[in-house]
Amino acid sequence: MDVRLIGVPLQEGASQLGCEMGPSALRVAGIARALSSLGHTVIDCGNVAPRTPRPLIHPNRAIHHLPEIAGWLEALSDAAFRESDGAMPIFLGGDHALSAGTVRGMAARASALGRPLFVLWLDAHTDFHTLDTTESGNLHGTPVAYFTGRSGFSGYFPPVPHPVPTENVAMLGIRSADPAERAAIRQTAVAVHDMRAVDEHGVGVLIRAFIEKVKAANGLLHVSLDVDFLDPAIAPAVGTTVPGGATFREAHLVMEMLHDSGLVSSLDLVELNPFLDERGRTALLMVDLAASLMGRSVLDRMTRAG
Ligand code: B3U
Ligand code: MN
Ligand code: MN
Repeated sequence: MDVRLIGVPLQEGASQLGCEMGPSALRVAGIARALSSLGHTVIDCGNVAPRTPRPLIHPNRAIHHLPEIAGWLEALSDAAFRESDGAMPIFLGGDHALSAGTVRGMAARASALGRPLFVLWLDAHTDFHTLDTTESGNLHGTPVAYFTGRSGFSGYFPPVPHPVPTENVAMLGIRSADPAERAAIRQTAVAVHDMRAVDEHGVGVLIRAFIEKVKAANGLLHVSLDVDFLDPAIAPAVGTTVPGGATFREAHLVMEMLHDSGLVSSLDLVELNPFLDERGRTALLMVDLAASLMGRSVLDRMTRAG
């Protein structure tokens, strides 16, 4: 497979600085080598540059860095559309606000191919705030509301010509949602699999059902992996740790099942904050998970271990 690595040194959507270093840490952790050793052709396209911000003032005074984020989204959307032409883009974040742009671009790609787009959101959070409901003002809490076409973004973020239908979105790992997000998401068809559901049913059952749905619709599948999907004990390098996340084996199983499905068209690796890492262990884990998604099997691991 042709794989395109696209760095997104965006950090203005998060509360803490540091995600800007995420693309570098993923590169240092060996993402290109890990994927090319699986037989893929890997091209590192370098980092995306944001558009020059234009002044934007929103009545919600809590919002941070609205002009800067808006400047990133069109550039990211264009990059996603361009690099998904016969290839698989992997976005090296960068905070989760970047997914507003990458999913918008993938929705344009899916539309050009005449296929529906599905999104798997692996996260502790639902990221379902609008510009009006966010209390923290951190825009990494808004991408799902944006790309599913919730109102309240127009005039600020780029228009959404191909909103992702909420019935095409599944979330896994959720264990933190603000009241406004909870109320809004209940009105939608988003499949919210919280950690309670993971404990009760296991990730395998939940992911299999979603994969079957994507397969039946001949869809493209965009996967968005937030570091805080993982338990902070194994992935400390994130500004918004929430206890009780996915384990090492749960996360790898999700990736392995996604690989077997053959449906994944694009991937975001987001929220890695290398300033908070412990000798690169979170960056290495994210690279390992990407390798599982791209076909590394247990047998490969055993062979490598000698
Ligand atoms: N829902 C909260 C917390 C949050 C969302 N995404 C992250 N944290 N990473 C908010 O700020 O919107
Ligand atoms: Mn997130
Ligand atoms: Mn999160």
